[in-house]
Amino acid sequence: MLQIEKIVIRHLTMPLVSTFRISTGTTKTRKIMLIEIHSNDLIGYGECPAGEHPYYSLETVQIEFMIIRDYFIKKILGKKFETPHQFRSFLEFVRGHKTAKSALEYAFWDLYGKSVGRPLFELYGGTKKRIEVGVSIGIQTSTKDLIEKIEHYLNQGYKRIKIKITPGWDINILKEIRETYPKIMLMADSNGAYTLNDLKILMQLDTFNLLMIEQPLHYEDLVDHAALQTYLKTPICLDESIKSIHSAKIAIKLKSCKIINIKPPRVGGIIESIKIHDLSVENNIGLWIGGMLETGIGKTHLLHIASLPGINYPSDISDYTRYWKEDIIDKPLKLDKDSTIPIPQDKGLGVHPDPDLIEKYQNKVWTYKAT
Ligand code: OSB
Ligand code: MG
Repeated sequence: MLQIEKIVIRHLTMPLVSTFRISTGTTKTRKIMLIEIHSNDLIGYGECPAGEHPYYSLETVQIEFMIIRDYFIKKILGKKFETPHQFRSFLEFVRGHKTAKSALEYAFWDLYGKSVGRPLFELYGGTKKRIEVGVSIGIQTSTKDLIEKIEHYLNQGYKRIKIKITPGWDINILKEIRETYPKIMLMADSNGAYTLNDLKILMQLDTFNLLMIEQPLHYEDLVDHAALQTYLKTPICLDESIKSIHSAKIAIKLKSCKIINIKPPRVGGIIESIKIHDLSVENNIGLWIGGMLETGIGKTHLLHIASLPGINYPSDISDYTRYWKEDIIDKPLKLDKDSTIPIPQDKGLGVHPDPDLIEKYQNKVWTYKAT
């Protein structure tokens, strides 16, 4: 039984090594919220990677902080939970706010894993010890810059390159990339920048031998994606449109996609991710784990869930140097030459925040204790 004795919330400000631009907005500096749950002299660590602005998702880091502070903390403190499932069900009195719930669930899983002495991927039913990964490259100021970045990441060992596209930064650059690299594993993510009126462009995207096209249409749409898929041989992958097991069911029924990008913070945590995974496997839907520019805490949580057997495409979990000059954990993620990253084998999450670096990047900390 784990009784929640203390919760610590930390706000960090961390500059990215390079500006990340996607069709919906630009990020230079991340505001990260870390969560600690304390029980029986153990600490579980979670991360809320919600954005600084409501551009990719309506759940911003500030909003998720308010939800945790004003609704979850009071209810959780002092309570006893036997399992992560019991803990997670308890959070369902709040609707939405998946990123907040996911951050708390992450921390509880780490705590639970430590208490039973097992690594998280084992508890999730994971079957892999190393995760195949790729890199996501934002919209650049010139084609030359983009090609240089691709070259740089290929040299580091990434075998799958994802580029961000938007009207005006799509066909031309893909042409150029394919002329330079005819064979690389390449995919494009528009973050919902097109509509069916752009069918001409979307059908041209189909000529570049892309691994998949991620979220070509509106972030809430499932019907138009199904129509679009009938015109394309390239698989459509949904990101934003899959918000939970419920939208996954609809997407599969409507044939809106052939691949799903599962982001635990977008769907409400690990347990919801496993449900989507299981349903997708049953229905022959391809799977991978997406990222949201997390620190090592959030990224390592992603590594564990990426171990599930149905994850059959490279995930957006990159070497820490893709995001940060220095990461805030004791064992920053390192890419191996075969485009994989090993999962830590220690109990729980298997990595720990570095107290000096937390101190360095932290703006504010809140401590809540059970009375
Ligand atoms: O659409 O997958 C996306 C980052 C922030 C918000 C949305 C997305 C992304 C990425 C980066 O593509 C993936 C990563 O963390 O490496
Ligand atoms: Mg995406």
